[in-house]
Amino acid sequence: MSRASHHFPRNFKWGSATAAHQVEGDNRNNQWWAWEQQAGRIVDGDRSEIACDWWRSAEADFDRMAEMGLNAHRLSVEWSRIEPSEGKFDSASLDRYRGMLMALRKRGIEPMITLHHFTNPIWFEERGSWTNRDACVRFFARFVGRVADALGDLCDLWCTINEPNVYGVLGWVAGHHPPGKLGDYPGAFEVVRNLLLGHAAAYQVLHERTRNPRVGLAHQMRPFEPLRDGNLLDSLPARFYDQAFNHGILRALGSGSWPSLLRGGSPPSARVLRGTLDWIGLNYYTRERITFDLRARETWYAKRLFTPGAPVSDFNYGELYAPGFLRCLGTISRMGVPIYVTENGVPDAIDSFRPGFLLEHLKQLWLAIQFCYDVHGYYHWSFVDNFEWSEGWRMKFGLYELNRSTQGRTLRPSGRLYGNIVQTSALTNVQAEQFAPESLRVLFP
Ligand code: IFM
Repeated sequence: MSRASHHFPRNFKWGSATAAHQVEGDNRNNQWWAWEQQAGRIVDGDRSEIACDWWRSAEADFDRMAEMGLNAHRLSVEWSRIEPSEGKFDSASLDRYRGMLMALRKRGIEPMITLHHFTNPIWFEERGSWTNRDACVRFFARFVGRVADALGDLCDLWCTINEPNVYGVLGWVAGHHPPGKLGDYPGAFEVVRNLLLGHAAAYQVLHERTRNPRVGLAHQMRPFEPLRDGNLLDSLPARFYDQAFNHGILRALGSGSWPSLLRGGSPPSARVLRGTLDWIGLNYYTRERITFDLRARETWYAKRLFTPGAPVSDFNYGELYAPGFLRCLGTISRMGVPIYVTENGVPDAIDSFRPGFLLEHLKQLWLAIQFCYDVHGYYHWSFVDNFEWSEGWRMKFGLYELNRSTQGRTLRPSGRLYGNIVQTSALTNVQAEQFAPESLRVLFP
């Protein structure tokens, strides 16, 4: 019997999230596969290989989702499978996705489809990818049209683009993702702009070609805070990062005009962005501290670090900071459209802090709902350990542990906990006592 509980609304979507390249396996025809073959690109020389084998047997994980009680799952479709060469579409791949969507629906799990999650077909790369201002949006819209025609009867919830800001930063500034550019801020801004224009085009296509679609995108946010509170030298770069990473995209989408950071190089009008959100997705993982550093010229004299003494997840992925989740939900709620938490999770191989992470982040989500932020669902990243891009296989985000040699799965304690939260649609003292006693006071002060 629980003595204390926080309840979530009826009809709340409880789900998990994945991306095609990270779970399907054998996605050989995109720029990521090519990147993985280059020495030194991925930690430990890892490659995606057959990943979690979803292309052949996603249904086995869908069974596990149903057993856990999930009623939603966010998955992406792989452009390079559907359009392997320019203008040629592969109906067998579309059929496979139809199979996956029907399998989800049959299990009472509502699918959300992401149309672009970091990967591009090789032919699109050769045509300049998202830097080809004249053609990228047209190419993407044509692909979206095909997907809409083939899958539109099986899906209402569409996420056009995953994390335009992360795509731009990791590919053009930090060099961790293809094309591996370093410090190319104008390039990053250009790519973000084109992705947003791609989003707007996809929004129109989906509304023209499917019935009652609800279309949004997934935006990653993280608080950027000065290391030394009140110190101007730290506050100014923190503000710059906050604007560039968090607010620029929201402003462009909300106002239909480019904020100054995104205005360089006489871009096409942003007016087409206005009114292209039926909902917005928040991906939340961590916060960052910023301090002024004269040696950090290439990052605009700002150094990013963790709050001294704060808990940090595996391989320094990020600081564990649940209150930042509520703050980001507050910011994004000002967009005035329904919100989905399209990703939230933590790499934790031995599940030592994921149970507490889940409880404490979901407490923030519950608070957001009490504040009348219009949150409709939560998709945990991720269901099963998967290929974490340049970090390879070492970062384990799964509620299920994956054995890569056997493709076996083992439910982590946090997976059991999430199942209990989902099935009761509540956070309780019993869950905290059983799975993360240190979080009890945070949940029920
Ligand atoms: O694995 C990624 C995902 O592809 C995009 N958002 C962040 C996740 C964890 O790093």
